[in-house]
Amino acid sequence: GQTIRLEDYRPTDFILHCVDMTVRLFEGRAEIDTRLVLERREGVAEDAPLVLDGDELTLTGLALDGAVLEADAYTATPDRLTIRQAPARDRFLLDIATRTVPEENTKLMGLYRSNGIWCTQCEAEGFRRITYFLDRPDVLAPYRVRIEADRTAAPVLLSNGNPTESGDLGDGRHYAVWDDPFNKPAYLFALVAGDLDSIREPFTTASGKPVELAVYTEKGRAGQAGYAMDALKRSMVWDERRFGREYDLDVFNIVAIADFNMGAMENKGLNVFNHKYVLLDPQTATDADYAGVETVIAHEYFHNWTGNRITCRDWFQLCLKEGLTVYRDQEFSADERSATVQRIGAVRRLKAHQFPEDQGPLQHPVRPTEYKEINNFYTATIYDKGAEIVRMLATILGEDGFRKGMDLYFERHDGDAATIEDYLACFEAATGVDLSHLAVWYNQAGTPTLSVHEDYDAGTDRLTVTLRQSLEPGAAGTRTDPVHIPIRFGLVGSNGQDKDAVPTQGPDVEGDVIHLTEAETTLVFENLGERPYLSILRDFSAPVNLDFAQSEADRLALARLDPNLFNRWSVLNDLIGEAMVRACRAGGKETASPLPAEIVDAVLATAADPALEPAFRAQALALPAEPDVARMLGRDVDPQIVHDVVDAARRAISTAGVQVFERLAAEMATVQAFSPDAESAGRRALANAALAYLTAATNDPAAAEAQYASASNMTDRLAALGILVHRFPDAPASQAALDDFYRRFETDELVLDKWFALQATVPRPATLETVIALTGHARFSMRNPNRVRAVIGTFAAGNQLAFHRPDGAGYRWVAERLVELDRLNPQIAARIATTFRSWRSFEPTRRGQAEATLRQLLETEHLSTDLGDILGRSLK
Ligand code: B3K
Ligand code: ZN
Repeated sequence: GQTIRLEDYRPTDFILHCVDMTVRLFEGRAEIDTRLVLERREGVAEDAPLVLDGDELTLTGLALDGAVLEADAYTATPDRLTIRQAPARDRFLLDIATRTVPEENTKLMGLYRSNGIWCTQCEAEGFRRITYFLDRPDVLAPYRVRIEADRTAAPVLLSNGNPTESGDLGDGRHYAVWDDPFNKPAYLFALVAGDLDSIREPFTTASGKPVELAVYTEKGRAGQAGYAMDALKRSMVWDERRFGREYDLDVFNIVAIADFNMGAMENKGLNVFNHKYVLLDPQTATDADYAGVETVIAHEYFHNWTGNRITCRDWFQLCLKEGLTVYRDQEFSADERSATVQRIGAVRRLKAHQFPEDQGPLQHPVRPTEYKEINNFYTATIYDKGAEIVRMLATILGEDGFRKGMDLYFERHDGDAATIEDYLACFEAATGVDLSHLAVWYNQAGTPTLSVHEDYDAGTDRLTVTLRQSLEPGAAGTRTDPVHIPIRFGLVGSNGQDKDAVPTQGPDVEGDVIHLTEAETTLVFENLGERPYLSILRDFSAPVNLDFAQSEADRLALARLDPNLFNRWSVLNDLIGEAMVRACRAGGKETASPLPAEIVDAVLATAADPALEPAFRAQALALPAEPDVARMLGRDVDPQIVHDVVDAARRAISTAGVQVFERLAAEMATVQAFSPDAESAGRRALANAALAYLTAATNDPAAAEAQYASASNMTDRLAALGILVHRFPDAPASQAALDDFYRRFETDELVLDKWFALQATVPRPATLETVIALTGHARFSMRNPNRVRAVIGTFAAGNQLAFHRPDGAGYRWVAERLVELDRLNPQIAARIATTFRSWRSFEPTRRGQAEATLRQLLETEHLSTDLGDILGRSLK
């Protein structure tokens, strides 16, 4: 594949005015007639050809201004249509007829079929698999779409915009016409046709506009769409209140699809979802699933303004819509749930996914400057680090300043395909704040380190704090200049209250935020009355590695006292992580506890504190996971040692805390009817954490077995099954529970994914043999992305002991599956291949095995651009 570069950006030679399509669906084929109104852009040479993108297309007709084009007037290949002589000045009509076979589209990009339903996925470059087009985000137009299909096979016909017309065609066929008045790029096009059930609800926007909302599902599943509908309505209200953004069409449709490459897609007025993010009920979905649905529904809805009304000029600007929309969905969830607990979850995910990406061979700036395959850039860096930059912007400007900048952005750029520069310019114009140091975040790959040094002089009652930022050069080869790091902080007194912390020397401090824009700076605080505890980087106000040798005593005090709850969690979590790292470096001698008694006590005190909300207490009990510890170790990682250390830490807490856990298990047990709200979910999380520790203390699966049998909801049932299968894999009770689970939920693909994933993550080397068997199971399919992710993806990403087996068998098995998968669905293959990215951080044996596997894989013939790109960069 060739490299696309940001510096090469230039507008298209031709302007597109509108799109009119007729899509005729039949068993085994789709016929697509597309009429484009085009015009040569002013200043473009009169002999410049019109070049349209295609991908695996068959051209069946072509006419210019109504006249069929002679064979020598154009060249058509499956991936390009070149028209040699397009009119020099006037607008002209181009009629293109193409034909595709949706049933054979295993890439799930473009028009395909999922369980009989016709559906589309066009972002990033799927529209060119439907028709020849100027398939890039800066080509916007209104669309009119007519769909024709058999009425029995597809009573429901949907596309973007508003429905305008429908009727009978005879012969059992019918049609519907959809009009989307808003200019949009092709990646937001969507079409769905099938025999679907739905639920509907009216909504009235703040200014009184009525909107008909609908969620469509496969037959018989609409009863599971109620929570998604509820989340949609809450999202709509929230966007009106928080950002003043109203919905703009007469209808808003969501469709749940079983075979989907990603989570969901924000097509204008017709969001298409992986059914995992729509279908729920207490018996089949966990609290985490409910939270996931709420987030993804909100995210896709929020794209209507940040992504659709204002889109990206080119794919290098992807974070303009994704980072911003993640920030918006995080803020929504913070408002709907517990802000602190949501932030802890977001930071855990950032560190688990984005940090390793940014610190390894696949690192890239939040706004990349080149790519080979854009689908490989829908990454944690674009999404989550992109959201962190928006969060820093909000921290720097304050709530009012941020809102003013957002208002100006919506006003200035509505209808545009914009850039990051456009975005930042709005905030500078609205507030007068210089954002040049913040802008640097977009262009540099890697996680900066923030080093903190403190020195308190009791004689003069002065606290001196030195802050230093640094960035290691990495694989992306980008610059390492200082960035604007907003550091939220507090000086906590022994009474647990923040002192007035106005420095007598040092850089800008606004309220509780230090603005570090230089490589290094020093602050001096005076007249404190006592040595305060320095609470730094509150709420993780910047995505940095914190390097602060704060004493254990100070951190334990902060874990009890800090008025900032996020930091109470983070100091404790860091202490645990650092202790685990020390134990790993010492070789992980399994007899001694890796956790000092004071840390164990602090964890238990937090878990037992009735003044804290249960969800927060559950977070305090959730230890750093094995991959977190591996990341902190950084090099020469031996996953077996990491596993033993994490396990020993768990046992240390469980033995010391038996009484606490017995009490919690009883107090938090589900008594009332199931409710998915955050409060109830927090109680279940704490109860299930207690159950896990209790079974570890007793080394007896009985309590988990009992909970499995009596559970009244999936959260409690799956938690119990997880303990059984992961901690007691050979106990007869575990196998019995697994079999029972399968029988109970056999007909529900989403629950079966949980059954597969649980077995693929049993932490022991022999799980490789289990997953080999699972891929032979009658219900395994290489064609369903959810199932592939549940078995192969979770194995590679979540099974440190089996994937990283020292004999290399785990690597080789995954590599063989990737070759198979690559022929069917390159996007999914490339995504799973990123699980190899940290290969250099392992000890020499595994490192050698992984490298040999990757090199051999890269030699495979006919590798897709997607997979080839990931492998090539991973080996760089
Ligand atoms: N914009 C889509 C992701 C498309 C991924 C294409 N490979 C979903 C989202 O971020 O909302
Ligand atoms: Zn998005």
